[in-house]
Amino acid sequence: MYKMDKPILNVLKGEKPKHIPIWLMRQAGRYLPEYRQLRSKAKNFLNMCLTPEWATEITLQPIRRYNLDAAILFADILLVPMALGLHLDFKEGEGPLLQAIEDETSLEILAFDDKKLAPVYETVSRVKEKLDHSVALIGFCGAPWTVACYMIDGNSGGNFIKSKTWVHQRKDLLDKLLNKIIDASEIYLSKQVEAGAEVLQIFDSWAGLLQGNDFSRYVIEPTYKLVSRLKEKYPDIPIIGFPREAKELYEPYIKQTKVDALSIDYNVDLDWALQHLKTIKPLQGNLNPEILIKGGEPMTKAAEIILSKMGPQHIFNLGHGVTPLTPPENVSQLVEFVHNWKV
Ligand code: 1CP
Repeated sequence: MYKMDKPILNVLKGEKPKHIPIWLMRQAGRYLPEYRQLRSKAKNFLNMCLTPEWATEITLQPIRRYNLDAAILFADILLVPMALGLHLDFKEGEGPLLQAIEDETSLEILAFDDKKLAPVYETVSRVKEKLDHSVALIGFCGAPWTVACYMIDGNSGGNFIKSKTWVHQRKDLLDKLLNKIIDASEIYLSKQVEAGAEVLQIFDSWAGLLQGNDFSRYVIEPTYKLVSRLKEKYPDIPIIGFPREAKELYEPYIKQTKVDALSIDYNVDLDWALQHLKTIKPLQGNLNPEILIKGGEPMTKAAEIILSKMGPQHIFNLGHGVTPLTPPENVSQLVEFVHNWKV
């Protein structure tokens, strides 16, 4: 039988890859001139996500330019709240604007309408058809806690004050909301797998807002629920967790959520990670996106530290997304450097 040769899948299965796989969070986006061109034609970001022809093209743009080992579906974590019934708008220059839940009644009436996300699944299958056999396709969603933050506070510029209040004073509402998000995300990710996604990543960008028991209850438990349900249906689909800024709580997260690999942000100390995380599961990350803006020797030196410490069971990536100021040629340099690293 034809054997798939995808280095990222090798790492996730515990096999030795032929080279260290690399992909970058936000590898499609504003730093690419071809993205900006399509973005101005499409006018609206949401339109772009929900028009399979455009979303497919944008997913493939970085794949055409670079020898990346994975494509990540072009979509957004806020599409799930939209399909649950909240109004979502992307205003030019302001980023996303999500309608916030006002009270218990507006929470009760939220109902997941999967049909609204049909164009996303269509994008997944179109991309899958066009990908070379060595490139893996990554599907994704936001983690229940992070999605809840946006649904409770709208887009608050990272403060999420009301969400933190719910953690202490409205546990009843927060539990109801998280359960709705878990149910919706299970369907959303399952449909992505059915359409051809081979790896899933769960983005918990605001995991770092919680500590101690709150972290266990609202980050670990809901993620565990989601991952367990997916594993039951798709035991062979690897899942990468990214609880950004979780600091020392990365350790209980990796032990308790059942994710197959952990994406670490750029503040995680690599020696600590080697001792506490790497012994449990493969890691992904954690180059600082600022160094990708600089490029040249500072970038390759920083990449070398990660590569030499992490060994062959590693997925090279940034500690967060590519920023719009990144010169595209630096990405080529990084990809070549990582691929030339001797495993
Ligand atoms: O052109 C533009 O201005 C749009 C910028 C942009 C892009 C390229 C947004 C708005 N979303 C995306 C795509 C996107 N978002 C992807 C596509 C795949 C890829 O990585 O190339 C992914 C995986 C996401 C995930 C996402 N969206 C996260 C989690 C990761 C992270 O960045 O922490 C979050 C928090 C969002 C919400 C969101 N969407 C866009 C913005 C600017 C934001 C952040 C809003 C905020 O908190 O202020």
